[in-house]
Amino acid sequence: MGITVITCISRSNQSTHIMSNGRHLAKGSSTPDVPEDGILRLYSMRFCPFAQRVHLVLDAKQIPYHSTYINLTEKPEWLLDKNPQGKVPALEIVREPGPPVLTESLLICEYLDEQYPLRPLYPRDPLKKVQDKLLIERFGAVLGAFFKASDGGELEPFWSGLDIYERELSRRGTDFFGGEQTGILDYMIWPWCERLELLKLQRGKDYNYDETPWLERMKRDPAVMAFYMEAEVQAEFLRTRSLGQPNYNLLVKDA
Ligand SMILES: N[C@@H](CCC(=O)N[C@@H](CS)C(=O)NCC(=O)O)C(=O)O
Repeated sequence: MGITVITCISRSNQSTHIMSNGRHLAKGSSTPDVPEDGILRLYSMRFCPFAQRVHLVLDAKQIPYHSTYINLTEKPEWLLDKNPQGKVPALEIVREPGPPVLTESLLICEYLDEQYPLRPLYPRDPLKKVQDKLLIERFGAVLGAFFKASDGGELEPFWSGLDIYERELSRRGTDFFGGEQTGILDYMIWPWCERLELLKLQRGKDYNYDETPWLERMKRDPAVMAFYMEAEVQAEFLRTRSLGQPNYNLLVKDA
């Protein structure tokens, strides 16, 4: 299998991301060969915020990985062999016998942080670690509020969800939730914070969120930059999806 390192969907060359061509594989595609190089393989979808969490962690820790993008509307038949739930993200641990496939963004990220101890993202201190995990879990309601807001619903529940995290950051008195550097909580909530720009585009003058310096700091983080997507592109994907024909390959050069 020919492998090329591509940078066409990335704003920085910080990523350790290896892709065949970035095209989303669909029904009828043949099962990808297990990479011979033993490097991790992430099954992903370019517009999925849960998959984005895993890209952020892999890039922040500079762990090499292959990406295989999946068309989730016309799923390849072989996807169920990799993840019986038919979802992304799913991480194939290529060098292990099997090879095993891990699912659920939070579990995958925790595995990566333990397995690759350089540039730790979770706090070492057990109390702080549990506190971060609680805040990540609590974000489940906030991301639910985002999806409703992005679907034309009320904005207020999303803003008040974000307030909890703003207060927490000022309580910590640091640039990032991880301290002077980004940590796990920064990355686990980022995909929905990146989409504030999308809400701004969608809602025009109804958008009344006071943006915080943390957002600007995050936009300069190399892992964030490596997977950042402009709001206009996200909006275009949603437009094609609302027409019943999602264009997963919007960012593929020859799409
Ligand atoms: N709880 C999962 C959610 C993953 C998820 O919902 N992924 C969506 C794409 S953003 C998916 O694969 N949807 C396909 C489907 O549900 O059939 C996680 O955190 O990984």
